[in-house]
Amino acid sequence: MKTLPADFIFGGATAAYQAEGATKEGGKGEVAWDAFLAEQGRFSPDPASDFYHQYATDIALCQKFGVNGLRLSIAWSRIFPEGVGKVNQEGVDFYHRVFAECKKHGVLPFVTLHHFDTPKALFDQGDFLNRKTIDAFVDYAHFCFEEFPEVRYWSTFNEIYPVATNQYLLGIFPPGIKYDLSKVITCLHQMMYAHARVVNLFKENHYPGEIGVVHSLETKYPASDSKADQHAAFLDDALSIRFLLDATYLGYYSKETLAALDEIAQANQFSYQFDENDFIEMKKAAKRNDFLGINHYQCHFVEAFEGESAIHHNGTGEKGTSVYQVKGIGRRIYKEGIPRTDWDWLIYPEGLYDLLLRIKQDYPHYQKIFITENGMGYKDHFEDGVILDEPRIEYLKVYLEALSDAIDAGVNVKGYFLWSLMDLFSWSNGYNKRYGLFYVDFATQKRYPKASAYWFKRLSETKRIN
Ligand code: BGP
Repeated sequence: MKTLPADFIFGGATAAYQAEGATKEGGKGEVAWDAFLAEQGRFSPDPASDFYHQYATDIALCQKFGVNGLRLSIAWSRIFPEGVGKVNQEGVDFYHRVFAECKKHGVLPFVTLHHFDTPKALFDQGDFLNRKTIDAFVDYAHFCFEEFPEVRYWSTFNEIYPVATNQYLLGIFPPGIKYDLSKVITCLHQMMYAHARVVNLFKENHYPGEIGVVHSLETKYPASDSKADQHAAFLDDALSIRFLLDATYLGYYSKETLAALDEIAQANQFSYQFDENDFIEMKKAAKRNDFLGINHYQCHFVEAFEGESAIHHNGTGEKGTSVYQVKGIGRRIYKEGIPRTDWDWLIYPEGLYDLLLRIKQDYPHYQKIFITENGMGYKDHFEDGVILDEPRIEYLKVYLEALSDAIDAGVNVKGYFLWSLMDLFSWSNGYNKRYGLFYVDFATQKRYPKASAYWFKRLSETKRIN
C-alpha cells in the first residue's frame, strides 16, 4: 500500500470570495465580480459558505478531521477597499481573528494574497494590464507582511494562467473578453513581474517564513503520435506551463518558449513586447522562491487545429458540452478510455506524476512543492445528513497514489491541500459543483462531514492511502 511522509501537511483549501460571503459587510470594498455576477443573474457570491461568520466552526472541523493546514486568501478589498490608500481596520481584525483561531486548533495557515479578486477600483483601470496595479499589489503585500507576522506561508497569486485566460480568452471571468491572446500574454507577464517584485521585497526585508506562487498546471499530451499533434501540445504547454515556470524559476523566457509565443502571436496577428528591465527583478526572484504551489485537477490531450477560435465552457455539469479550440494553438479533445467528471475534467493521475517529475528535471532548483489544490467537483447526494461521495474518494486515492510515487521518485513535495475544505461557491459554476470534505447546506449554513471527510481523517492519521 502506498503511503505519504510522516511530516506531511494534509490541508484543506479555500479562497476568500468563494468562502467568506459577506461581500457587503465589514467595510469590504467592491470587486469586479460583484457586478459581473449580478448582471449574469445565475448565482450570487452571498452567502457562499459564510466563512466570514462561520470560520471558528470550520477551523474546529479541521482539527477534528485531521486537517492540519488551511489554505485561504486575504480579500485585498477587505484590507484596502479602494485597492490603495485607506486601510479598513475591520478587515484587518477579521484576519487576525482567523489566524488566532488556526493557532488555537493547531492548523497552519497558508495565505494567498490574490485569488481572482482585485479591488474594483484597480480592476476598472485594466487590472494587471495596467502597471499601476503592480505597484498597488506590492504595497498591499508589504502591508500584509508587516501586519500579519503570525503567517509563515505566503503565496503571491493564485493561478496566473486562469486569471489571464478566463479574463481575456474564455471570457468567463470579468471583464468577459474573448479570444484576445495579446492581453493574455501581457497579463501573464505582468503578474509574474509583480510576483517577482513581492518575492524580492519579502526576502530583502527578511520577513520570517516562506514565500511562493500557486500555478495551475494541467499537463498537456499530444492526441496522437503525429508530428502535428505533438506540435499543438507543445504550443498549448508553452503558453500554459512553460511560460510560467520559466518566469518563476529562470526569471526570463527560454528560446523554446519565445518561439512558441512568436508562432501563436503570428497566427493571431499581434505582436508582444516585454520591458527588458522587468527581467532584472525576475532573475533576482527566480532563485528566491521557497516553494511552488501546484493546483492540478486534470490534463489535456491536444490535436492540431487550423481554424478560428471557439470555446464553450461547461459551467453547468452537462457532460460532453465542452469545446476548446484556439487559433494558432490547437484543439483539446476527449480521449477514449479516460474518465471525466460531469464538467468534462479528465481524470488522469499520471498527469500529476509526469508534471512533478518534469519540474524536478527542468527546474532542479525548485526547492519544495505543495499541491495547493486537487479534488473532484461532484453533484453530491444528501440523504438525511449522510453524503456518500465514493467517486470523490476514488479520485483522491488515485491522485494521492500518483503523488506518493512522485515523492518516491525523489520529488520534494511537502503537503497536499484538498480543494475544498467545505463546499464553496464556484466562480463559473455556482453552487451545484461541490468539492468539500464538508457538505454545506447553503440555506442554513450547517456543515455535514461527507464520507470523504472520514476517509481523509484516516489518511491524515495513518498516512496510508487506502
Ligand atoms: C481553481 C481555483 C479555485 C476553484 C477550483 C475549482 O482554478 O483556484 O478557486 O474554483 O479551481 O474550479 P471550479 O470551481 O471552476 O470547478
